Amino acid sequence: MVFRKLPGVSASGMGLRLSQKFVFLLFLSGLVTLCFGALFFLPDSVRLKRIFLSKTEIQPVTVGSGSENDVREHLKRPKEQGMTSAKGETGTKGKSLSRKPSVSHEATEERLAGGKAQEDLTLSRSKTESASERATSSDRGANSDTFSYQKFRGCLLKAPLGRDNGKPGDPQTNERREKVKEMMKFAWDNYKRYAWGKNELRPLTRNGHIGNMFGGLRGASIIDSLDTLYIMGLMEEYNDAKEWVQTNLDLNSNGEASLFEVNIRYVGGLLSAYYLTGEELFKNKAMELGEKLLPAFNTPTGIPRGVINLGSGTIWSWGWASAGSSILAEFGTLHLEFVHLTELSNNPVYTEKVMNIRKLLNKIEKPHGLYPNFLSPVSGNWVQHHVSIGGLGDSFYEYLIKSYLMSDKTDDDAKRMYYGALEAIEANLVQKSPGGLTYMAEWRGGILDHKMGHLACFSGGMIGIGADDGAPEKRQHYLDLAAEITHTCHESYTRSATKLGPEAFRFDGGAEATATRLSDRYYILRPEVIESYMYMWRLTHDPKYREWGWEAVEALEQHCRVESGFSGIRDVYTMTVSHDNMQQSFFLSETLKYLYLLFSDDDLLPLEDWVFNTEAHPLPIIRKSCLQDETTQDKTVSK
Ligand code: DMJ
Repeated sequence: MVFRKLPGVSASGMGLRLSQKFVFLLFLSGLVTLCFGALFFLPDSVRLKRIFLSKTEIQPVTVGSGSENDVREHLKRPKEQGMTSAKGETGTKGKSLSRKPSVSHEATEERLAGGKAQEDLTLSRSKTESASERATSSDRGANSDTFSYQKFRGCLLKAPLGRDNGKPGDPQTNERREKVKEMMKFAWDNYKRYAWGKNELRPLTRNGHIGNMFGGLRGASIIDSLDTLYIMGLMEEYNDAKEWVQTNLDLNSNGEASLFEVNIRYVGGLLSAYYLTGEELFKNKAMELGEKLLPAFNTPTGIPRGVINLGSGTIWSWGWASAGSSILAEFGTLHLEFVHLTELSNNPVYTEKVMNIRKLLNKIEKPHGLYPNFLSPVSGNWVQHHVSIGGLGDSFYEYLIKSYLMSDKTDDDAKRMYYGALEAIEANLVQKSPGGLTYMAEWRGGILDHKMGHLACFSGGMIGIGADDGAPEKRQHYLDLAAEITHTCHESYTRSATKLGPEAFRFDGGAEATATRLSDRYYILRPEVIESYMYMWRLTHDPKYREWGWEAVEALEQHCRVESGFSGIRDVYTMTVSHDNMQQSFFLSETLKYLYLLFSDDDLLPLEDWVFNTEAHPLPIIRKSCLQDETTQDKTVSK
């Protein structure tokens, strides 16, 4: 059979004209482009998207979402918010070490002191910092080689763990300290048994909780416990924790995380563990994670958004935060950790990011000198005028004074901002109740809400540690104010049936340091009141603070200890307690650590050398001139 070529028709099998072919091809390529483009609009979690787009190409639409200091569980994306996209350049560092992690306090100290032990350290360093890791760091301007752990130790005034690990001379205090250690071991053992690798233990149902605050990161209780276990001398447990970090802490997660929570718990926990032990593993993990947080700052003002996808670097604001705003206590609680990340990596970017936040805060108008809780990361203006020393505001103020202290008292800007803020707080928020209790009210555009949150109770300790550095004539005034606030917070405990404090207590409608609303009656193992006892004890040595701490231990034992761990309770005003089935990671990191320090001698983590981040992870004071001095030697052995 013969095919005849018709005029104007191509010889192709389809029998199309050239122009038809062209139109068809055009249509086809349009279709392909459209399909590919549509991938960008799929959520990050869709597999197809991960297959076709590399991580760095994924820049999806960013919409608002939210975390409050403790309303953090409600990650929601509102539809109405505008898009902000930021690319997360994921690092390739943090490979696992091959050295078996098993050390005692003594071995660590010996290793840090030099000799054969020093060789081990060097060996572990060279294993950790592979050539490719160094290349990655220097590409970004970082150079972790320049930080010398030995030198850092030489710049401390005292040995971190004191003469005898802070063991108090007085037998009763020592017994109490041992009790707290037992509580830590109990909390840890149960976490290990029922929830190992998960973020928190559910002690009633005996399983693990993951939650959605950490963007797919796991092991929050492990990271939060490293330093507590170490200072308590629970070395077997510490070694298990370290081994988990070494083999299981996967930072390549692709979930939506709270920038604030990941910073204070994970970055803070890893940094502390590094400074206390000298283990490079912790430093490398902290730096790797720090890099992943940087895209959060890619906003028109450089004020970070509250939520970040750790894989893609996409960022957005919490859904409940009005008009896509960022939260003062969140973007204001990065300074300590970020300055240390610069210190360790020699990469200025971290300090630049947090200094930029400070610059903006300095520039904008502050109503009555106060810092409202919500700020737009787009315009750089306050979004509304709610001021609080409790949730949403709290740790911003804490980080001002601690930034000053951590800088070896050289950061005058932080000092000025802290005392300025404190003056405004005193003028506008500090109140005296009819019964004579001093408290911090909340401020809503000039109208006072006579309520104080449990979270605000950290302020007793904060005002106490800042008392020495303001105007000399105000020193006693600040110490008195710190003592009064701590007293009020103690009252909120003693006025409940369980002797534990409610989430918020009021000073109106006849109430004096008691919760009037059902929804404020819970206690979730929070540390703030005990934190203030610890600081006030160190500052005054008034025995009442140890007594108050012991009351809290007894109440925790009676009402929060269950068969398989510790649990929060739903109503502090009833003796027939209902448990919330959650052992928060901050119970191990903060509540038990502060109690242990309260019953220890002051030379365990001396305040001359350490500041605690807001999750109670100790970070060392940076003594620049000493660190830069060529002749600095590690004097650990003699300390
Ligand atoms: C902790 O995670 C931190 O202290 C934070 O600053 C706020 N509160 C919780 C514990 O209550």
